[in-house]
Amino acid sequence: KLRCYMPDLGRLLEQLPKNWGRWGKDDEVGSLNFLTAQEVLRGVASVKQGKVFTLGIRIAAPEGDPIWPGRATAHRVNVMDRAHFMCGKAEPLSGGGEWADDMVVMYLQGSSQYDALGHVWYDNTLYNGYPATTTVGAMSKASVLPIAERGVVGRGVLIDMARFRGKDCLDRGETFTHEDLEAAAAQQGVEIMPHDVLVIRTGWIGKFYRTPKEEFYKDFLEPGLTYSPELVHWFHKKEIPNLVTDTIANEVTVDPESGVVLPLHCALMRNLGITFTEIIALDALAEDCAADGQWSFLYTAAPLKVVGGSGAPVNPVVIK
Ligand code: UVW
Repeated sequence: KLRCYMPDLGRLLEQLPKNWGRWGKDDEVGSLNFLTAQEVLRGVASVKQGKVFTLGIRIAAPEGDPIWPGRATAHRVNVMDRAHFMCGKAEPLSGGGEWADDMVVMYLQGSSQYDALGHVWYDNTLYNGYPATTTVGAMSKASVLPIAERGVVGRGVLIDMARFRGKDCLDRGETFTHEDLEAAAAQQGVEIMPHDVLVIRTGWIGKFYRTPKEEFYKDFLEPGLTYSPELVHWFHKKEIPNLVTDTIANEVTVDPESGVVLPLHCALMRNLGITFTEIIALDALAEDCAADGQWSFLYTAAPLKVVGGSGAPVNPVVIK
């Protein structure tokens, strides 16, 4: 009897659509296939003012970087600087030139990042039916590399859920649905069109920088999109290629109905092949969109080309 109350992803997602095989048995970029040359031109056509925004957060900031609990924040260290020359540890180049070198140790999911489509799975199977054993050691299928090689360019649309709810930031665990997205879009006077890169602001990453860390991570529970079969069908019908948010996991941490943790990772990423872009800085872009009323733009991004990576850092560029 207990078993039927256990959170179960398989049961939650059965009967729901999958895009496996839609772009061939060897496909590794999923719904990004919707971003054809025509979609690139549709994105270019939404450039009206020449304003540029970069959406990556700072890496290894003194105030810390937002990360999923359990991961370590990025750590940058100098391995060469003026001090090495002053104390004789390094010799100037012939002619007198000196230099600085440094390195960063970080989780590939520890900053603004693209998840590989193989980043999550259940039932031993990841996107396109690849066996989960292809993740062992390094990802040999659906890694971040094919996403990085192709790049992501199209029309982006920003939906500001925090502003729609009249807040700086959504509350811990606060949820919203595709219907809320449509209502917010209508209020903003913009349409979420098929093949749009869907960018959603909750205010959560901005809040990280204003909140003591113990408070931010206490009983960690992010706001975000919440699972429903109708929401999955909506994403499928809209053929959304890429979901971009200013949260760490792109969805409410725990589905309040079923108790399943991060069900949309599997419903959207594993099953529909929608790429997830997380920990994105959206406050400045949202302020500007609210001021000039232009909520759509050219969205461009390419994560780093990490061979076998389950994700990779990115600094998307938006042009309005
Ligand atoms: C997890 O891997 C838990 O989440 P994310 O996709 O946010 O990195």
